[in-house]
Amino acid sequence: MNSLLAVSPEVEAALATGLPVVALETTVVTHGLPHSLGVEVALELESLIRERGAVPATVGILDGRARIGISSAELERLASSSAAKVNLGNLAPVLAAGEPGSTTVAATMVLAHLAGIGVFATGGIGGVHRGAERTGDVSADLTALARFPVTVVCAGAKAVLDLPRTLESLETRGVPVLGYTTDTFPAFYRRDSGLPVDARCDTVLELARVIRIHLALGRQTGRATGILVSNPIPPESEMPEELYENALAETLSALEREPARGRFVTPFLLDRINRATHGRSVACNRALLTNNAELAARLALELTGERE
Ligand code: PSU
Ligand code: MN
Repeated sequence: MNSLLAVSPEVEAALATGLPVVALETTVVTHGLPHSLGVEVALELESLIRERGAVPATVGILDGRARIGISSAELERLASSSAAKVNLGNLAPVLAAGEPGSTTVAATMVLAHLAGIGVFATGGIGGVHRGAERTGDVSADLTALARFPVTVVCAGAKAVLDLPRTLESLETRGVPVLGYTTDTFPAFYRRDSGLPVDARCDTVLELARVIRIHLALGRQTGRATGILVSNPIPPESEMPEELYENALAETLSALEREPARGRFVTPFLLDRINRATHGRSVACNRALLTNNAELAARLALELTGERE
C-alpha cells in the first residue's frame, strides 16, 4: 500500500502528532474551475486552512501514486496536464497507468481515510442527477459517503442535481446531513433548497459532538458512514435568485440538446452555468470553497481538541 499512497512529510508529521489536518480535492482545480483559476484557488484554500491552525492535505494522483499533500509545483503540474477525473471505479486504472489524476469527493474520501484524515473540505458533492431514472447517473460520491467515515464540509450538492433524490439517497445510506447554522440543505449557489437537514448545528462544538457520537456508534458496529456538514454560501456571495433560476434552466436545456455522458456531465454543466451567469458562478464557487475550508479547519481543530 505504501507504494501506492504517498503522504507528504508535513501531513505525516501532523497526523503522527495529532495536529488537525484537512483534506482537499483536486477535481475542482482541474475540472470545476476555469483553467486560469484552479491553482490560485487551491493555494488560497491551503493558506486559509493554515491561518486557522490546521494542516492542508491536497490530494491528487501523480506518477502512479496517490499523493496526500502536494506541493504548489505539483499542483501546477496536475492542472497543466490533462488529468483524469478520478472517482472510485477508475482510481486503480489511473494508478496502474501512471497517469495524472485529480480526485473527486469520492476518491478523496477513500484516500483521506486510508491516510487517517477525518475532515475534508470541498465545494459541492455529486449526487443523483435529474433524469437518473433514465440515465442511471448517480455520483460515486454517495457510495463513498456510505463507506468511509470522513466528515465532508460542503455547500450542498451540485446545483444541477435532483436535490430531493440526493437527500433521499443519503438517508437510505445512513449518512447524517448536518446543517451548519441552517435548518435546510443549502443549494450550492443559493443558501436554501427548502429541504430539511437531519440536524441543525449552530456551533463547531455542536457539529463535533454529533460527529463524535456518529463515529463512536459506527465503531461499535464495525462500520461508520461519512458525515455531511452542509455550510451555506455566505449571504453576500449568494447568486441572485432570478439569475440562478434562468442559468439553471438554460444549462439543463443545453444538456438535453447535447447530452454529455458519465464523468463529463459535471464539467459540461459547470461550464454552461459559468457562461450563462457571465462568470458569477465562478465567484460564488470560490466564495463557498473558502467558506468551507475555514469551517473544516475549525472543525478539525475542535475534533483534535485544539481550540482556536
Ligand atoms: N461540484 C461542483 N464542482 C465540481 C464538483 C462538484 O460544483 O468540480 C466535482 C467534485 O469533485 C465532485 C465531482 O466530487 O465533481 C462529482 O462528479 P460526478 O457527478 O461525475 O460524480
Ligand atoms: Mn456521474
